[in-house]
Amino acid sequence: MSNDDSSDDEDNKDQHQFKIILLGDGAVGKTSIAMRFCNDHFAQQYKQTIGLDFFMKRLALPGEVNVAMQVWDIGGQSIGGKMIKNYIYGAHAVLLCYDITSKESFQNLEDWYRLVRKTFEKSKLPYVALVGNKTDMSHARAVSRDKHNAFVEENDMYSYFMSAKTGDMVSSSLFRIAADLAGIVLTKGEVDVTVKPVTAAIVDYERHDSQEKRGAKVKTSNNTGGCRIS
Ligand SMILES: Nc1nc2c(ncn2[C@@H]2O[C@H](COP(=O)(O)OP(=O)(O)O)[C@@H](O)[C@H]2O)c(=O)[nH]1
Ligand SMILES: [Mg+2]
Repeated sequence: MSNDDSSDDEDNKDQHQFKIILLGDGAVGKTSIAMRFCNDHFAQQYKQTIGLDFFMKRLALPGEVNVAMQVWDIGGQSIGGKMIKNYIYGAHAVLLCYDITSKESFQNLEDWYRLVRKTFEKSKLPYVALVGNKTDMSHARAVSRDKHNAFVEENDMYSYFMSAKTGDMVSSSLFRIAADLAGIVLTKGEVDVTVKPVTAAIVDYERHDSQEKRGAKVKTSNNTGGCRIS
């Protein structure tokens, strides 16, 4: 038998690919979270995303498990939008995002969650997490931690708080989600080491409402370049 098996093929190094979708009202910070996680960048100006963007990030988990996280950002798609269920479908994780300074954004998650359940009514619900964003604004908090926790417990969800602005808890939360999805139990020390990105690329999803197809081809570059789905 030959030991000459040097097939360290770059293209096959991702052992897992996960689709993560960010849901929630406009302005809660979905795009900011995706950009912070995938690009380590925060855009100060508010810009309502149109169509659908998605971001890719590769993570190296303990035990040399490589994960590609595909983060879908629904942009300005409203809860009643025709395509929204198609976007949610097939997600491994759904992050229900609200702004801790906006009671309304939290209340509206009931509707977002209902839509998620409807999308998966014939299959198993994916990993669902409640995400309270804008923790840097806790002086203006409008949703108590108790309310947050009650929603989590009622629906048996995972729970996260973060600030896309400061970056606090963004990478570590997404790292934990990746590990949970891959079935890897992390020690506290391992979560703390998560701050550095491995590689990141932004993917702009062109708007084409009528002939939307899931699983469109993604051209990724090897480094941090932008790329576009065709
Ligand atoms: N203070 C603060 N502002 C944030 C945070 N995340 C997003 N924002 C701001 O909230 C607004 C909406 O963010 P955006 O990511 O576009 O929200 P989206 O509509 O859910 O994608 C923008 O002005 C962001 O700069 C955060 O963690 N803290
Ligand atoms: Mg957006």
